[in-house]
Amino acid sequence: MTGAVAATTLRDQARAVLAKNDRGSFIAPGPHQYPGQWNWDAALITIGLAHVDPARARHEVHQLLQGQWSDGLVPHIVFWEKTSDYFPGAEVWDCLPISGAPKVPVTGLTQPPALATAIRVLHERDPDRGFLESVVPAVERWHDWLNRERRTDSGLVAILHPWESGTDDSPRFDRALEAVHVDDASAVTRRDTRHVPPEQRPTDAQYRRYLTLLESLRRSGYRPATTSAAFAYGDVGFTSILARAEEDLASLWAYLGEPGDRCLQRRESLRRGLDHAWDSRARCFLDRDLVSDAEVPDSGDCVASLLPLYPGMAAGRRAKSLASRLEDGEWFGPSEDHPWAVSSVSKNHPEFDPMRYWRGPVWVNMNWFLIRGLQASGMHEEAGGLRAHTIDLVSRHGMFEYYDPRTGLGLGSPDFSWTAALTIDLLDRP
Ligand code: 2M8
Repeated sequence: MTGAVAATTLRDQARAVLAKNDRGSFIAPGPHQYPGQWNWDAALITIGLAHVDPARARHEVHQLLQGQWSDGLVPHIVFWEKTSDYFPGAEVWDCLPISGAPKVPVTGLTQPPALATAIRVLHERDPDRGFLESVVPAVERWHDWLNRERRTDSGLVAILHPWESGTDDSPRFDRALEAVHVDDASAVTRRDTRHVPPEQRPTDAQYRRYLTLLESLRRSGYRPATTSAAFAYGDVGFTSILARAEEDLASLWAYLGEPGDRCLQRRESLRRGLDHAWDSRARCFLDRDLVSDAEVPDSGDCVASLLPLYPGMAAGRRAKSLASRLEDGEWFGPSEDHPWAVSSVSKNHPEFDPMRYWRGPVWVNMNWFLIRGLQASGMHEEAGGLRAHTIDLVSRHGMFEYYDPRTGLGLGSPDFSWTAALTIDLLDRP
């Protein structure tokens, strides 16, 4: 597909993608690659469904929350279907025997918490008090768990596996992953490369590390102390998404006539964490490797470093500095050779790779977070430009998982659910 299509046609196409990926009890991220319900995918899908089928959106939220652990963690995947088409599947995670695990097969990791935000969009589109009463306390328990288990002295929220960031093979994790001891000669099972060319996916060396970390997390029931984990990483992107979600959760409590003070207090502490992560020499927010207790200079070259815009927590000159990187063609913005933005890694970075997963391609969910972030930061013209650019990309090239910034050609999974859902949101809620 190369020509732009009319907005109504695009909206219909997006609905058709969501219908295609609807497995009855949940909507899969894509038709083949990911046969389960992923956490932040479900939240972003809910945002799109809110405009076209609110009842189906409410079902999506209920389904995800059925995977909640008794201590509050909402898992990164719920495996609703038995399948051998995904690795590592439910049998590798092996959560069912662990005390506190839900009755459905899940993982013991989590993902960026966009669910409260999604529920707010849904409620504002189609108010339903009974629904809020049934889900808001569960989301509160998840946020409380994140605050209890993952808030660190750095002020940033810790992730214990790159999969928890949602930006799996981003170069910002390279150095921390190098320190994870693995047998580099060991065989590694891959199912993902049956569906997508290997040059668009993480390497075997990365998968070895992902699986080694999974194994060590499993041995501790997926609850190691952040101070003893083999990989513990203060993530600016995750922290920013949670900060926005805390504000949205406080609004949801307000709809229920309850105070949301706990959410606002947690949000305040996340704000302090982000504030602390600002590096005045690099003029950006930097992640922190919590194992070596050092800033990660590379993280400023990765798109997640721009996400403090999203909860409106990059004020004044900081917001301007992030917005100028976002627009600069040598960084994340469109350039002559790379006309499609936002690239997930800066073109300056030696590891920038326009086709490989989270190491360069454009992702519609990141563009969406940044559009909403520019709006939250009062940069409406910039937000409008990125919105039009993103809709143009999807309209010309189809609803892919990610896109080559040089050509706009779709990569990874075709008919990708969050691309479809967020396109609907961008069309319906400019
Ligand atoms: C990708 O991650 C999974 C592991 O969780 C994978 O590659 O197998 C990431 O893009 C992640 O952000 C996303 O939630 C997931 C499903 O779309 O796929």
